[in-house]
Amino acid sequence: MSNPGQAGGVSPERVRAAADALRASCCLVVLTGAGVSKESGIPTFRDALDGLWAQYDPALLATPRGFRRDPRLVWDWYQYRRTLIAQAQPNPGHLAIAALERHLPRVVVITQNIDGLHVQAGSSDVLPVHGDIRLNKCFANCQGDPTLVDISALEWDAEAGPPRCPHCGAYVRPAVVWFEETLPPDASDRAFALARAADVMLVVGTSGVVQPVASLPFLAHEHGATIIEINPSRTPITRLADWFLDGPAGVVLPQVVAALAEEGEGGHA
Ligand code: BJW
Repeated sequence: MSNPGQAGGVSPERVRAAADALRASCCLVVLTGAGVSKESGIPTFRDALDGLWAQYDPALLATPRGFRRDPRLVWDWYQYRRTLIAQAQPNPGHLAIAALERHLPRVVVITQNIDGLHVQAGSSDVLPVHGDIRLNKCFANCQGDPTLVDISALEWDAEAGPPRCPHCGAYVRPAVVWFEETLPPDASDRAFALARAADVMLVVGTSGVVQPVASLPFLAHEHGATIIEINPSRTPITRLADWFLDGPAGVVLPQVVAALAEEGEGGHA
């Protein structure tokens, strides 16, 4: 009955089948990645390493070791991305995910995105497991993890790199999770518990290669959840998917929510 990985766009039947699976859900977990924000004009993580930044190794831009080596380069990359994110608005994909709460008893969004757009779109239970680019913390976490620092209250020479922690003088860095860092334990524990409890997991716009988040759909599947994936490209998750809807989130998700709403109003033809 499923057709994971079929090419050629999303048929109304597949949209309806996904809506039917969602409608039966008591505990929906939506797992999102950078693809859901692409239609808001925010490059995906891999896209963000194109253009001006193509010459740099992600291991040097998104690791503690990269920050130690060249704090100014890393800070400038984040400042560039902060500018893009500050101008962005939620797109129809974010809004459709928020709208799911009007049709289903429980919806939790686990997001790898650091842009805050799910909350801005109106989703009420969002777990941002990779942090928040709008926040900063002390690189040494001198007052405990995380030691958040309000940089708007600091004066520093922006040409010279990141500001310094007012408590200990260490550099300030974005409050995000870099490669080789562990996720905040509370967020990680909750994400794994949700994956075990989900009866449906809707996976949107992630390449499914970055651990530990990439393992969540596998865990949900092992615990009996129906997996629905929305992505224009196949990923390592696609082979698990009961329903693979191959298209952009901002197009496909509103179709799914519209089908869900129609069903809720007396069934589909
Ligand atoms: C659309 C679309 C549209 C496009 N609609 N879809 C070997 C050595 C060292 C470490 C490791 C290793 N092997 C494994 C590891 C662990 C490592 C890891 O997984 N590495 C892999 C790359 C192999 N993981 C970690 O290090 C994690 N920590 C950890 O494991 O701790 C234990 C440990 C400790 C010490 C040493 C080793 C392990 C932490 C991972 C943190 C990831 N952080 C980042 C940066 C966050 C801040 C920032 O943004 O700058 O998080 S990396 C980056 O990847 C970012 C993203 O959240 C994350 C996932 O990316 P995502 O969201 O999937 O985006 P893309 O760009 O990959 O994909 C976009 C998708 O959208 C594509 O599929 C498109 O098709 C799709 N798309 N348009 C819908 N319109």
